[in-house]
Formats: sequence, C-alpha cells, structure tokens
Amino acid sequence: MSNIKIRDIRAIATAPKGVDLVVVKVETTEPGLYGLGCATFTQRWQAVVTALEVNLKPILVGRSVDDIEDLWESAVGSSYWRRGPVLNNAISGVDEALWDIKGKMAGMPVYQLLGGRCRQGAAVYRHAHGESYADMKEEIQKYIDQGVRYVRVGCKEMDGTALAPIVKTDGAKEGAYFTNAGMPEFLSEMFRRLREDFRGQDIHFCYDVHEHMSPIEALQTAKAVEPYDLLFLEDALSPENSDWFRMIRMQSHVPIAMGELFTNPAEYKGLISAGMIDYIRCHISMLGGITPAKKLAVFAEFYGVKTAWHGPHDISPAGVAAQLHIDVNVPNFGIQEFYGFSEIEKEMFPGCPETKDGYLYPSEVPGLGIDLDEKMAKEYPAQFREHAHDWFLTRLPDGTPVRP
Ligand code: GCO
Ligand code: MG
Repeated sequence: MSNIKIRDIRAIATAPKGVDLVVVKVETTEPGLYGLGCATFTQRWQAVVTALEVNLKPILVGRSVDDIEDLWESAVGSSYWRRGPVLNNAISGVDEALWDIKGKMAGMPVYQLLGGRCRQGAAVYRHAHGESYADMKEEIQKYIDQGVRYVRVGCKEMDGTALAPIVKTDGAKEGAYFTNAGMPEFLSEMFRRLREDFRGQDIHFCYDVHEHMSPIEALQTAKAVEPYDLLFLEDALSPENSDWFRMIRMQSHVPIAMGELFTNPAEYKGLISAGMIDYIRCHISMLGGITPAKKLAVFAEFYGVKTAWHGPHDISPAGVAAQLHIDVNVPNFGIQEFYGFSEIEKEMFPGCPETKDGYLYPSEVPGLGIDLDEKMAKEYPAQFREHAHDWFLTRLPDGTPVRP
C-alpha cells in the first residue's frame, strides 16, 4: 500500500464550447501526482461543484489514494440518501481521478488496470440532424466519408413537428411544443428512404426518442421501424414507464437501447435480467464514475447486453477518456456515442482521444491520458444557463408537460 494521500480536491467548471463542464482535479501528497475526472451534469453544474467542495472534500482529503472502492463507498454512504445525479457526478469526478492516479502510479493506461484490451479502438456513432431530410442526408455522407459507420439520425421535416402547425390553447404556457402524431409513419418513411439512399453502403442508423412517447406510441414506433434494421431505438420510454419494454420486446425485434437518465445501476436489473433491452445507454458520471460503470458492464455481459455509454456534447474530454478505457476493455462493448472535440477543447485538454476510420482510440500513456490547462479553462468559465427553454420544458399541443 502506498502512503500517498489525497491532498486537495478541486472542481474546475469550464465551457470551452459553450456547454458547461465540470472536471475534478485530485491532487496528492506526491509532488506532481494528480488525477482528473469528469463530473459533468451540465444542467446543474453548480450543485455538483458545491457537493464536491463543501461535502465530499472534507471527508476525502487525507485518505489514501489506493482504496478506490472503499473511497467510493464512503463517499456514496456519507450522504445517507444516495444515487442521485448531483452526488453521483461529484463522486464520479473523484473516482475517475483516482483511477487516473492509480494508472500513473502503476505506469499503465487505465484499461490495463481493468484487464487489458478486447479491441484496439471503440467504434463510434455520430449525430446527423437537420431541418430537412436533405440536410440530414448530407451530414450522414460527411460521416461516411470520414469512415464512420454508425449515425444517429433525425430531421424536423420528418417528425411530429412537421404536421400542420400545432394548435395551442388560449393562454398557452411557454415551452417546446411537439406532437407524436404520425411519428410511426414519419420514422418508417425516413428509414425507408435512408435504406434506399445508402443501399450497399456500410452504414447503420439509430434513433433517439428522448422518452417523448406514450407506451403505446413507443410500441407502434418500434413495430413501424422494425423492417429497417436499426442499430437501436433509444430511450423509447421514460424511466417511469420501463415496464412497457416487455410489451415492445414481445411484439418487435428492433434493438432497444435504454437508460440515459438512469442514475442507479439497480434501475437496470429488471430490464437486463428479463432480456428486455440490448444496450445500456447511461452517462457514466451520472452513475458515479468508472467503478460503478465497470460493474454494470459486467452485469450486462452475463445477459448478452452491450455497452453504449452516453457521450454527446455534455461530457468533458476527461469523461470521454474515462469511458473509452472501459470501451476497449469489456467483451460486451456495443458502440460509443461521440460528439467530437472543438479545437479549443483539444487545446484545453491535451491528450483528447483521437478518431480514425470511425474508431476512437484511448491514449497509451499511464492513467486516463488526458490533461487540463487550468489557465485556459478560466478563460471559458461555466455560466448560469436556463435550460428549461432549450427543449426540456416540452409540452403536447394542449399544453400538457412531458418530461424529456
Ligand atoms: C443523447 C442525449 C442528448 C441529450 C443531452 C441532454 O442521446 O446524446 O439524449 O441528445 O440531448 O445529453 O443533456
Ligand atoms: Mg439520448
């Protein structure tokens, strides 16, 4: 056991591309030895910073860096009430930083500490969205030209909002109005066209429902897109309606991905053990970091379920690096969502994982292989942003609020 201890824990809240990220830096009693981890909950980043600096720091500083599992359990148990996104993100930042430190101490990339590689790189899927089908198609081709073989698709022209203008009530409240009317038909037609337009090419599509459908709408949609060999249909139901996946499974063979909004691996138990889903979609910092994510991946492996960690714009490069070390390690890797890095991010986070021919590669340097230019991070401070009106305050035409 080393006698290296946690000397300081700091949250760095930065927005290099206008999306608020939280990175945690754990500094140790060994000069120059520190680790980085992702704690990004972009909609409530201030709460994560408070939980980390006010609540976690006092109980973790002074502890040995060695015992990641024990530190993780201590941190989770310390609030009694547990497993929410704010505290999980705070813990994740420390957890991933401790894995980074352990890799540096061992002189190995973190994937080696997890048991080595099952693959050299992780196949990624990118996002192709647009107002029109033509815009979306153009974006898909751009990714194909980069060697990407998996793309999440969607376009305003072919979804519920394309119907006749939404008729609201008098005195309608503010919100992002939408309708699912005709969605099964729209999506079926969109995938039929995509299959025609990209016939003979090695390209596979997925679609994200964002939990917007009622159970019966989700079942109708799963049956409507079944003929088009999707990579997966994502978050077809809200977590509260997960029981309905049984019905979808019994009536459709479309691959199901679920769990972006899950914050407790226990939410997966019934879905995975009953064979109702094919991919786990969680955001690993929302679970609490590498430690719980690796355990969940192992549980999923026993049931033939694959990983598809959440990885859009609201994850830091440290988070991308952390999940990538699990991606190359686990036998049941499915696919890795990847949003790409801006030039500013690449400069601010030396060691950003690189892509080639549709694969994302972890760094070979000890630890997670990512660093942070704190001075530059200060030049792009995180801000208060009111997200509700992005699209989270969604409403049906009559004003009924729908959780995204
Ligand atoms: C995904 C997510 C994103 C969300 C974002 C919300 O599958 O990548 O659903 O599309 O919009 O993560 O913060
Ligand atoms: Mg999603």
